Amino acid sequence: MTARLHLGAPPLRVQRLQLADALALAPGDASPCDVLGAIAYGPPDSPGGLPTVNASVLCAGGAMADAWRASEHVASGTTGAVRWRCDGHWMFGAIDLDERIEQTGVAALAERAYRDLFAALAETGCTHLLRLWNYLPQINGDGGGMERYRQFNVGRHRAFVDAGQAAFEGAPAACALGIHRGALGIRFLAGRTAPVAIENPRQVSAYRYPTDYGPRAPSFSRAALADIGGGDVALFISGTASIVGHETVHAGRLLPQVQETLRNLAAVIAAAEAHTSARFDLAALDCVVYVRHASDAALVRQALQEALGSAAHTVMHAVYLEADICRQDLLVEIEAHSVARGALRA
Ligand code: 3EB
Repeated sequence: MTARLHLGAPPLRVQRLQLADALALAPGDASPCDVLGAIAYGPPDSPGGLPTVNASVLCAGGAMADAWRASEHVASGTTGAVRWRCDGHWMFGAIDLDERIEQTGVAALAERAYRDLFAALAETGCTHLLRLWNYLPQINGDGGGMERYRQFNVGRHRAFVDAGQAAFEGAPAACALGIHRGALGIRFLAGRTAPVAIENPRQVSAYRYPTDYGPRAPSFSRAALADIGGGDVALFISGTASIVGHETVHAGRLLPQVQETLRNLAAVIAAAEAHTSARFDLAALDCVVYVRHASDAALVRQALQEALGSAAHTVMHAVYLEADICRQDLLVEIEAHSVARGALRA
């Protein structure tokens, strides 16, 4: 793809919208459209044909989407299993792979998905991942002697190594959640320059987890910080849960898990702020809250309200989804993004 002449990249923008409004933005066949893609949280058969994250949306608000927008010079294409849109500077891609159709186990499925993903990055020149979202059916299920999440980690790791992508330091920000049914769904955002990878001093880096959690550690950083143009910096916070060191704390106890998760989110924000003049705020995030049990959503919402105030952006704009967390003893996980004025520190 030919790079366009720009003084720097056109700014990347994100908007959290009602799903219906996001569908109205969807690329038409004729008119130019600056939407790179969207992560849609809603029922699987959305009218616009935008594949959704296959998980129930809980609490008020209903179906939502995060739409990623850049310049209007968007090309679209497919590379293997990846459908992507790219304006030469920013790229959004989606993969939906059904293992019942592919007839492979989870490790091979993940390896294939990530092999195609890295091929798509190479094809567009947007070779640096900013953020990944992984949705794996039956994540805690047994995949023939090994948990399916652990198998996923094996295949993902193999693809990272084969593609020469950073599986340890410098790995992209990510989340990995379990959905009840459907295909392996992966969404990703990439750009032309590497983001700053952020770790959480309260936690062992996930890529250094001991083998108690599976033969291959998950390949992700706790957050990524990126200059997105227009004088803004974006903070992408990975799925964050009640883990200290490498161990789950408050196993099976919802509200202490929420408190610990908030401490981890605050620690990630503080670690990120060492690398930028931008200032982020735990109370001003666009977050997605994943709860293992749908009936816990209201309790988590109340806990966030008590911790951050009922008028906080984080509280007002949170999306709640029913999903399995990748460790059986975790009941809740929170991921987030936020954009603030500022620059990266050299
Ligand atoms: C954790 O801290 C919780 O496998 O890509 C969070 C974010 C988690 C990303 C992944 C897993 C992943 O280990 C789980």
